[in-house]
Amino acid sequence: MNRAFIGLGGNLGPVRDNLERALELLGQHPECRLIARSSWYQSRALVLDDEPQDDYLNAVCELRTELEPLPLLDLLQSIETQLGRQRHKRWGARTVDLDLLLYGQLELQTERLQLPHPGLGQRNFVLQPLLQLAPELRLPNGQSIAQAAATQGWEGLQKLEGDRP
Ligand code: A4P
Ligand code: MG
Repeated sequence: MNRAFIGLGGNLGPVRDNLERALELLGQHPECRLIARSSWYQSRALVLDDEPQDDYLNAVCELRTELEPLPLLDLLQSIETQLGRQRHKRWGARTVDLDLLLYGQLELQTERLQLPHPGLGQRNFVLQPLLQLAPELRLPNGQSIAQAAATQGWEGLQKLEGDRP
């Protein structure tokens, strides 16, 4: 079994319902087992242009899976489509975005799939939930998740209370 971490995010429509449904669909796949999910986090949109966007709801989940990385990406994209995601522009507002953050200690640079996810080291909305789920984790470059998360801090990010400790 391989250990994978998935980043969930969205800022359009009934986001929480959509992300809950995405988790359900992931957990129902015969070759995936949902191990844990982080708290929900509210995070300021990271954007490419000056157009304002609503805040995101973000979380990270841990999977054990028999799927190889590309079939796992296929599954994530089919769940995005099933939940009504339409691709408009890159980094544009979206109903649901499922990113493959880490797949064991695998490093991969192909056109369709990069591992770790290219934004991982710079995004506090991914690093803080990862730290919550797996404080012992090390990135494939040897850096500890605790160190990466500490470097990126909490700017624009808020853990939603009343959810999980
Ligand atoms: N791709 C390559 N590697 C991966 C990977 N590890 N996981 C390719 C998932 N996909 C990967 O993704 C574009 C292509 O990336 C895919 O076809 C896949 O083959 P997409 O989901 O179609 O488009 P996108 O999400 O708009 O682009 P991108 O570059 O993946 O953006 P990100 O990195 O997903 O960022 N602000 C906040 N606060 N919270 C967010 O969650 N998310 C984004 C999107 C922007 N701002 C945000 C957030
Ligand atoms: Mg994406």
